[in-house]
Amino acid sequence: MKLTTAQFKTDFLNEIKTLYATDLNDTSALGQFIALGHLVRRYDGSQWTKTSEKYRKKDRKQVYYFSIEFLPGRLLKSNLLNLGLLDTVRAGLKELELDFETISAAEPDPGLGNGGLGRLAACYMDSMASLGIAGNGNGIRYRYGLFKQVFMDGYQVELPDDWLRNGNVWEIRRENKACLVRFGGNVWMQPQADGQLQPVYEQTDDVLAVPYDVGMIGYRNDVTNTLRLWSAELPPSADNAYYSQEQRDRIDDITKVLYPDDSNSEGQALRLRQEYFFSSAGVQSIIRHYGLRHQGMRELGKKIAIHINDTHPTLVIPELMRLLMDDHHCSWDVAWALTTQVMSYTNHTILQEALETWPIDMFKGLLPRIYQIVVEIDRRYRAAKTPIFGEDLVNRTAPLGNGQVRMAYLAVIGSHSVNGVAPLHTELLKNDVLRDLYQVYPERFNNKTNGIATRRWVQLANEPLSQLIDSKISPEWRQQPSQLKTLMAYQKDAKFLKQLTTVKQTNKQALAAYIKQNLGIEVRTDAIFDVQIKRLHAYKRQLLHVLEIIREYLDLKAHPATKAPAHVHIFGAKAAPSYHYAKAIIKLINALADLVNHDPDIGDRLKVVFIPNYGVSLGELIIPAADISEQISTASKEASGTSNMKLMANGAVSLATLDGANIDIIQAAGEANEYPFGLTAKAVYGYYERGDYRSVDFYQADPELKRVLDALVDGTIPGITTEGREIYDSLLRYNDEFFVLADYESYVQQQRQISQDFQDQTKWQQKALANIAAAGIFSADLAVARYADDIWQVPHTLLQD
Ligand code: CR6
Repeated sequence: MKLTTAQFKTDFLNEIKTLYATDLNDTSALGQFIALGHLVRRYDGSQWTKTSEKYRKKDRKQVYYFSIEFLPGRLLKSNLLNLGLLDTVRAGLKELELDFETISAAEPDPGLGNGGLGRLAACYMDSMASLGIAGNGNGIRYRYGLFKQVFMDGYQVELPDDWLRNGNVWEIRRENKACLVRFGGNVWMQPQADGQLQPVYEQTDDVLAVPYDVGMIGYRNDVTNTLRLWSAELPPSADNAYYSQEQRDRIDDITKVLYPDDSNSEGQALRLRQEYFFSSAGVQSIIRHYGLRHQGMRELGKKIAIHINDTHPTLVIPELMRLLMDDHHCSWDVAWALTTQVMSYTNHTILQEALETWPIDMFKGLLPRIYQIVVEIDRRYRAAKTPIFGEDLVNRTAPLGNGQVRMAYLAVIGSHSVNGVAPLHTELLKNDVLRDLYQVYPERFNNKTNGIATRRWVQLANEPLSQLIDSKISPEWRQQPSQLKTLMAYQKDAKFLKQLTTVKQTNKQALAAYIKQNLGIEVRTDAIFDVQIKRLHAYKRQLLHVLEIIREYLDLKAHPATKAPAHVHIFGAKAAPSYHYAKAIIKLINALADLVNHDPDIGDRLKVVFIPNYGVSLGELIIPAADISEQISTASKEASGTSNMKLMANGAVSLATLDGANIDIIQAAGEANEYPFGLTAKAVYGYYERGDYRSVDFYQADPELKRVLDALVDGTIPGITTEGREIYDSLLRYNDEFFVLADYESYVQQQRQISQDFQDQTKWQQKALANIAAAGIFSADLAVARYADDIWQVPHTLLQD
């Protein structure tokens, strides 16, 4: 849209006056942010309405992306960018003597997710809007997001994330679109005059689902899509008085907090309630919306695609069956054909503990009608497949088994497409985790490698780099990130490579200032910034990185004259509150930081910085400043990873195992431009099959490793006590489940190589450039276009090369 600076200033001052009945001098940064938010909403308002009208008029097929997590990050800056107003607003605020960055930082960062899964969903929302796909998000409006992490005495402490404290400018409460979700009670089928059976419900616990809509603004294409987040409330019936406090709390709890764990299936009735709550409310609203403009359900498969992001929303399958049969009187066969045509499922992990299952008794009690439908799905699956695949395979793969409802199996059986998120991951699904179901439905399995919103992670997070790129290649890369590859023409351009160093320096200075201000640690910006940002989990092996730091520390102590670049190790990671081992590692890192950072023998040559409360906004500060991207999971365990892509796009070089999308990154940028190491997935599986891994052998064979491990228990690191022993034991006594010791040597070798290579900045920046140039293929736009083409069958406006 068109807006002059003068007009913006007038609008903004008016907005302040209207909202606060005072003038600018009397407002805080937060107040200014809220006023700006209102203004953006107003500027975007007609676009949002027009988009819905256009979709309606053209009767466009709608995609509904169901996810129990969304991590959109702050929206002010990206909304302004997408509307084409960022420069105008910045300039206008400057004329008013206000700093845009300060105002922007006052926006709360909604923590409605744990990590990669939730951020992926948000990146995909951005791309769907930017590609003109009629895409809708469907999730939960948690009143408290993922906990706020602080460190006390080196230990993680979790504080509530009260992100809605000052309201949310971006949301619209649509109480007129609320619907009821039923839990518990009894259900029985009553024959009707026409012979049909109709369910009769008794003594159910009804919950009102109220939607809050947030506009998802496309990049300069006049499109605004909707992210719909549901809130659980007391039904506004006259019976309110009869709700006991316990019932009220039970309803209130449903959308109160996000489960702070992404790698465990929570065996909790509350989690199941959350899942059914947003699945049911979402499907009800889809069917209602569809019903407004279509006669009957025949066209459903042509007009609607529902995507199941990980297993949490799997109950959309029986819920859609329920609505089609009970409310719209479809036969089972018709309803089932429509359901499988509509549904598709993405799996995001091979970790067994993350594959959700629910005890049948709990499931049946909480969702009696849904249970009946799952029983029928199970019965029909068994009847149809046993003659072909035999009883054993069918027993292993049916939705009901071992007293459990098996969500991943139900998701595969009720969908027409199942995808993994990187080629290796998809192969592991086919050959290991879902091998049996792959026999039954080979045609359903496909790969869709993850992608990232390059606009947020490069254009917005790294403006110095974006400007440098603009000075060399056509700004088309901003819409078509694959164009970044043309930057390779500057591989030998010494001046350009120097400019890359300068850009990195600028970003490192910004991060160093944050570190100084918030942690009181001074870091040199000519040091290697070695970054590991992700959830804390044993399989991600922050521990391997820690062992390297201990090695470097001992090395510097023993050989003070060693000439090597300074090294700053930067961590950002939250541990699930109940994950004891992960918390012990946090304590270890902090204790090690204490030791290293205060040792006068070490000075500024080695620093350890654990930045608390890692999330999307901190990512935007850390990622542009990184030299090294630590992607060191045990091969096979990280389904894809996406921080690897963000770091790559910002010129960090990967120090990586051959896992998830690391493999594809290494292939895209060229092996010479990365630091791969360690066991392959095949080698890891080899150890599993033979059962002959002995971590002690590595300990005994390598005196340096022995010294490093002993430091965990011999008092070298004064701040740890029981944690050191616990971690030591996990590696030696309990045989090192994640093969840390097996990969230690090759990891250290690459770290040594990095130390050497970093000294030649020209060569180093050539590697960085190769990464930036190759990162375009990991754009979420491309990923979403592939979902649109292959799975959802909807048109999009991606510019092809
Ligand atoms: N934890 C995977 O572990 C992947 C994202 C998004 C994860 C990670 O490798 O990049 O999903 N899995 O696909 C789950 O959340 C279950 C993750 O973020």
